[in-house]
Amino acid sequence: MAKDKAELLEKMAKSVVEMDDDLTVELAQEYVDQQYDGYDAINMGLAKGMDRAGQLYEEEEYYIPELLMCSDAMYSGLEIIRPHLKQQERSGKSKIVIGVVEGDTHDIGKNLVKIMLETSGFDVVDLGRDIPPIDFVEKAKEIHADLIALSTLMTTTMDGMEEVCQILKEQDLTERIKVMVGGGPISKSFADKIGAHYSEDATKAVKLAQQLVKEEIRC
Ligand code: B12
Repeated sequence: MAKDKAELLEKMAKSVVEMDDDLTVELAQEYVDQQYDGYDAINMGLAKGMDRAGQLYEEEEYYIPELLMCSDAMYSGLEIIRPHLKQQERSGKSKIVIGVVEGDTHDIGKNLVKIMLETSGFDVVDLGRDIPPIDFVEKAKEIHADLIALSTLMTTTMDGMEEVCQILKEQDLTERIKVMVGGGPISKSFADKIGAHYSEDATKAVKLAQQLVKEEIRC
């Protein structure tokens, strides 16, 4: 019997936590066959499972190998869901440079934000992870980007975000290139302090990016 949406989302989250690639793929396929919303599958299914895996790591129930197997399951599901995300077309696509700041290799959240931005019609250039501050600015200048999106999951690497804002200020680029930041230790007050904009998850990141491009909110 066909499962309802909430049941499929919960099972998908659980299959990620249980590191079950095959079941995640099966559930994701069933979900798209039912034509349920792809964004919800990511936020309320796959990413939710990854969040729970993160909690288990913090409770020392899971260790690094388990986390990596959870992320494999999450990415397997993502491959099924991604072609079914409704691609929004935008005329005169705004450009975004995205990446994880220097010293940090956590990229699961950044990858989700990137997918959401791309399917919302932004032209996204992904620099990857462990990226020096100057590289973000140079790439943004090269491609005439409207926004730089920075991610970090570690308190020890947050300063890299401030450095990017500082370089933009020194080069008198804050009017032209805005900065949005996110990741576990990042807060609105930190973003305000460094002259950036904050959003807590991938869905809200899209709304923020649209707002920044449309309303030209100043850093
Ligand atoms: C998975 C994970 C790993 C994986 C990373 C795999 C990968 N490729 O990313 C592995 C096992 C490799 C790993 C390694 C390490 N980890 Co780790 N890891 C985690 C864990 C458990 C989950 C992170 C995650 O993927 N969450 C799921 C995603 C979907 O959520 P997210 O990243 O937060 O992203 C969402 C939002 O934050 C937001 N967002 C994210 N980026 C952006 C960007 C923008 C612009 C916007 C708007 C929004 C946004 O949107 C996303 C989607 O909604 C966290 C603990 C936790 N609960 O967060 C620890 C954690 C981040 N790790 C930690 C540490 C210390 C490490 C290591 C140093 C461990 C070690 N001793 O080797 C190394 C890091 C090495 C390095 N230099 O980078 C610490 C950091 C502590 C700190 N305060 O600095 C944490 C908090 C665990 C802990 N409590 O100790 N880790």
